[in-house]
Amino acid sequence: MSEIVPGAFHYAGFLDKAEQTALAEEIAGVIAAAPLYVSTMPKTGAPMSVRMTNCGVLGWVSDKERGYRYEAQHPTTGDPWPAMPPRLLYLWNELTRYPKPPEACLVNVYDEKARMGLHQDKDEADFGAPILSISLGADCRFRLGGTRRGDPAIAFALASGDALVLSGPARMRYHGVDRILPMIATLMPPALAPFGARVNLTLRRVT
Ligand code: MD3
Ligand code: FE
Repeated sequence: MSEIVPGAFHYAGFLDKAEQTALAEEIAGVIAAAPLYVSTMPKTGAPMSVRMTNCGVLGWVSDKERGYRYEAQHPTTGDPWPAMPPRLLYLWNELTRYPKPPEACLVNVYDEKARMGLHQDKDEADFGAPILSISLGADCRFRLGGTRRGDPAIAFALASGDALVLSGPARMRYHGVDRILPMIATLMPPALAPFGARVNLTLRRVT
């Protein structure tokens, strides 16, 4: 584990290959029940390059008319989100030690061209709760800034099986995904290979 900045804990290679594959199979099941969708930017309606879905009680969605928010139903099927796999609840407990369970797990799927611009996570009611991110598949170049947009940022790679916990003073830092790196050593877990090159799971408290 390395504490990149106060409150940001990087667990490189936290999940071994067998655990990555088992988790990927469960996420393939989530995607089968709750198809990937494209969120659009508030006001402009510009599509995001990352495709998404969720599991858990609440899911993150965005569209032109109503903007960023959490919803209990899938935006196109209208179904409730699939349950969070117990493995994710276990990882949350083990890595965050937070007394309440995560309410949302956002599944972000990146193809080779997808990116995520620098932003803060502020659609949640309780900024005191940590965030847990788990990466599968291709490496990415991840950017972690300060609490103001113009603050200097550091960049580092997130690889398959890595976990990142954002808590305390790191919770409100700007962050983004600069680019997906070509896959060399790491293979996409077979269960997720049909969807994209990189999958990130972001577990959060919402209410
Ligand atoms: C640092 N996802 O969905 S996860 C997002 O890789 C999001 O898909 C990225 O940012 C991804 O909102 C990054 C790692 C992460 C998540 C939340 C953070 C890093 C963070 C909150 C504060 C600081
Ligand atoms: Fe974010």
